[in-house]
Amino acid sequence: MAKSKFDYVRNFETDDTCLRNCYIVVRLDGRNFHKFAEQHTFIKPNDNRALGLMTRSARSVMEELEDIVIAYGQSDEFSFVFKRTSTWFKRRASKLMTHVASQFSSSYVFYWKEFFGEQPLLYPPGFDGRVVLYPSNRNLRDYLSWRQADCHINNMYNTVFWTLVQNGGLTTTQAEDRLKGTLAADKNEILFSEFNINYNTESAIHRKGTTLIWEKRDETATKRTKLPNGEETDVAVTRSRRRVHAHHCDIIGEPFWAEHPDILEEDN
Ligand code: DGT
Ligand code: MG
Ligand code: MG
Ligand code: MG
Ligand code: MG
Repeated sequence: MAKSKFDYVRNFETDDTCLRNCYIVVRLDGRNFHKFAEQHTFIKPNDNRALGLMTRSARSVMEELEDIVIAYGQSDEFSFVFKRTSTWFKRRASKLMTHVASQFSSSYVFYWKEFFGEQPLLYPPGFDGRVVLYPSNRNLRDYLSWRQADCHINNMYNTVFWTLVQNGGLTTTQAEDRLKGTLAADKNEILFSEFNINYNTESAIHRKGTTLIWEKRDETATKRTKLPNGEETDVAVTRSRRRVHAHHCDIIGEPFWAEHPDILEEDN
């Protein structure tokens, strides 16, 4: 293309290349979801339709974009981790972040009906995004642990709070007062002794959040095949397929990482 006298404006663009060897984390968070949840009558404290839609949208991000090795989500947020050697979009932070945010947002709207049926989407939701770089496996694992610990703390609080309100007949102000200064053990005790609820057997998706990873698994499908005599028959065909799978387990301890050694690349 011929150069025009306007060409120099390109030099005003700043360089936002992500440092090499670092994991690139893009975290999205729903904009003003306090209001969005109210207006769309999300169930308190956890709405499985909303969580399902978040996970469906995150899956679309992983399937449509390149080099995401793991994603972790809870509440109205999702974190996406690009492999440390990724060269996608020349590691430009703004390109990576905006692709994640727009793919996620459009998927959230696109798949809304699959989770909320005839309940209308009242206005277009938005998500903010940020990019954070982690230079070591320890740092990256600590980042993901931080998000899962946040999920645990919030979910435990919300579970007790809404149990006190919904089953204990307290007002929201009374429930707030009751929980002021309580530790995890106190909250467990309230749930157990007053409501006969064992927090540890509550749904794992709410306690642990959702972790998405690529996994190769054998899948068997039946295929219609013609026999030499001309007759048709069904034959089972097993193929190993790489797909995004969801886990609702602890990702803070070693077992998850020992079971999935391919997620992280070696530190060097
Ligand atoms: P922001 O992120 O600063 O724009 O503001 P918010 O309002 O999105 O605040 P944030 O992200 O700290 O908190 C997430 C909100 O989303 C929180 O008010 C509770 C709501 N939310 C998320 N998941 C659920 C759910 O499953 N059920 C209900 N009822 N609310 C939910
Ligand atoms: Mg916020
Ligand atoms: Mg939010
Ligand atoms: Mg949030
Ligand atoms: Mg273009």
